Formats: sequence, C-alpha cells, structure tokens
Amino acid sequence: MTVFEGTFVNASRFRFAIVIARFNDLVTGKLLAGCQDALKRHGIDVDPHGTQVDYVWVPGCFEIPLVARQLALSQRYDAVICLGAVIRGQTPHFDYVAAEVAKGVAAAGFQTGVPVIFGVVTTDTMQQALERAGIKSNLGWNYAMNALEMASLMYGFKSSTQREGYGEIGDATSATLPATVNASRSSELLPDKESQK
Ligand code: INI
Repeated sequence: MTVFEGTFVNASRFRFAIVIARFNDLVTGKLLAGCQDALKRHGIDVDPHGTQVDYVWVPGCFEIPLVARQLALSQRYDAVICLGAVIRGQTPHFDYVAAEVAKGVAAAGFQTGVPVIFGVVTTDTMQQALERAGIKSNLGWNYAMNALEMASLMYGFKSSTQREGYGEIGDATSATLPATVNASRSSELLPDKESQK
C-alpha cells in the first residue's frame, strides 16, 4: 500500500490565490507579508504581475468564503489561501463573523476539491492578533506552508490514483483535479490574464 504525504520541494509548479480581508488590515497585511515570504523562499514567484500568485482583497472575513469558492471553482489554482483577522469586540458580531468564515472556508474546500487554507486568526485582543502576525511569530508563514503541503499532497495523490486507473476519489469529475494536472481542461470562470494584457 502507499503513504501519501505532501512535500515542500518542486513547489514552483504550483499556482496559488490569496484572499485577504481588509478589515483589521494592520494584522492581515502582516499575515500576507509572512505568507509571501514563505512562498518566495520555496521558489514561488509572488509578484502580483507574475503567473503564480493572484491576490484578491475583500472587505472583511465574512466575504472570504464566496470569493474563495469562486477561485477554487476556476481550477486555476492548486490551493487558495484565506487570510483574515477576527478580533472580539464588545458585541456579538465577532461570533457571527468567525463562525461564518470558518464554515464557509471549509465548505469551499469540500465543494471544489481544491485545498482552501483557513488563515484566519481569531483572538480576544488586537495585541494577541499582532503577536500572531509578526511580533512573536507570523502565522502567515504557517498558512503558506499548509498551502504548499496540501498542493503537493493533492498533486501526488491525484496523479497516482489516475495513473493506477482508480479514477477520482469522491466527485468523479475532472473539476476535482488540481490546477497543474487540469491546466489544459481549465474552465474559464475567471477572466484570462493573457487576454487582459
Ligand atoms: N470582519 C473581519 O474581518 N474581522 C472582524 O473582526 C470583524 N468584526 O468583528 O466586525 C469583521 N466584520 C466585517 C465583516 O467581515 C463584513 O465585512 C461586514 O459585515 C460586511 O458584510
């Protein structure tokens, strides 16, 4: 039998989308910097004008799932990384936003077969959020590593099951293939970058 495991090598073959919430951008901007740093040091071209990483800014965490799902459905990406910060205030708003973004990000992954990384810090205070976004450590780095690992895992896993003639596990359509495997069959749900030049 086989052990499937993601690696952090040969990452330059992958394409990523990063969805970032503007709300609490003091925190999310730092998460993004940490995330880019990790991707860059693993051979990914993080230039927004390049071909490997696309960036989408949304107003707040509540809007992340809709956009993450659409990006995943496009089959352009091997993983979608969602970055946000939900900080508890004096109102119940925190609970609604935190619950919806967690559920929505999970659903976007399940529904599309594309890894969607939950890079949302949920804390009681701004201080705690900043500590996780660069003052002590930067979770943006970890979220990038999670994306690299999952992209690699799905690539090896799906290539292997295809080679051995098992077909797809779960949803048996080509829509569940990673972007790199499925590039030639990509459904154009997003505007073509080349035609925009
Ligand atoms: N959005 C966040 O990203 N973080 C928060 O802490 C937050 N709080 O607590 O209000 C927040 N609210 C905005 C929300 O995500 C939506 O953008 C807004 O409700 C419009 O749909």
